[in-house]
Amino acid sequence: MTDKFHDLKTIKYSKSEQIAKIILNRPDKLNAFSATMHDEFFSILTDLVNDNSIRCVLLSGEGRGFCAGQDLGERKGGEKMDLGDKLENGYNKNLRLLKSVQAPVVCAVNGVAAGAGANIALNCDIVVAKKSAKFIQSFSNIGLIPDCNGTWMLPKLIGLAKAKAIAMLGTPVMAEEAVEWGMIYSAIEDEQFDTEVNDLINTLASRPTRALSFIKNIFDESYSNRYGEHLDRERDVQRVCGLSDDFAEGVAAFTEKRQPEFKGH
Ligand code: T3D
Repeated sequence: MTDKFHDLKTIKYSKSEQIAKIILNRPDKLNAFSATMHDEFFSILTDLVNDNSIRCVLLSGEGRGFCAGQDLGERKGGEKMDLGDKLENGYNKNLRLLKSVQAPVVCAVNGVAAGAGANIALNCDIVVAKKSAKFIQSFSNIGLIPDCNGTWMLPKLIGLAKAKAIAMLGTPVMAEEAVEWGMIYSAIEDEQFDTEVNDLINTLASRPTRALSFIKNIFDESYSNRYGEHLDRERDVQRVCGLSDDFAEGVAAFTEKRQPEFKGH
């Protein structure tokens, strides 16, 4: 079935066969985030948070870039400004919503991901990239620190030494290197990218969505939980999973030596 995209100014958004696709769509600006894009992203994420039928979300970009971060055309060169409010009412508001989307979110990085663009990608559950794509913590090039929780995620993903160096130097990290470093999940040949991304999102959409939803949160929780607390947390979550239709189906399918048909609840 072909996707029916909603008519937004800066983002293509479609929902079809339990899969939602969010395609950043300002290719002439490498999909840099404008105020309108923030508003439209917020509406889309609000819709997704309230839609239990969706079993996988894809985030990607139109054209040769994924996202070049903040649209610097909306910031006046030569002027200082309070960016705290901009972050709170833009990126942070959206990332909090993105985190509360229950379905797994795949980021398919189709080209350069810079500044907030790089870190929005890293906020997704599974990040894959074209081999030709690169990730740039470009913030310090304009006198800023990594935001969109880059300073929280990068040391955990790639270690403090590399995180500090790429943040201070703005050094581009190519997709294959990003995989070697543990920053992203996989780097895909450019020619195979669309096919493999489609396979990935279709596979995820057929898996037990509720369990995947717990998985996406419990790993993050592990960073702040104590050892015993985390065992308690796993016990409580597993209790809920054990009472799900998908667990019953999974075990039945295993016993009957057939493929499971998960419904996502
Ligand atoms: O302000 C706040 O709200 C605080 C939050 C900040 C979060 C941030 O994201 S700060 C970081 C902002 N982003 C950047 O600093 C990245 C700037 N862009 C670049 O460094 C380069 O464009 C890239 C390395 C990403 C790609 O380089 P390249 O050579 O492949 O492409 P290009 O020629 O530089 O860009 C192509 C076009 O996109 C060009 O437009 P033109 O000249 O053809 O009309 C360029 O100006 C435009 N573009 C790229 N990035 C941005 C952008 N336009 C506006 N804002 C951008 N961020």
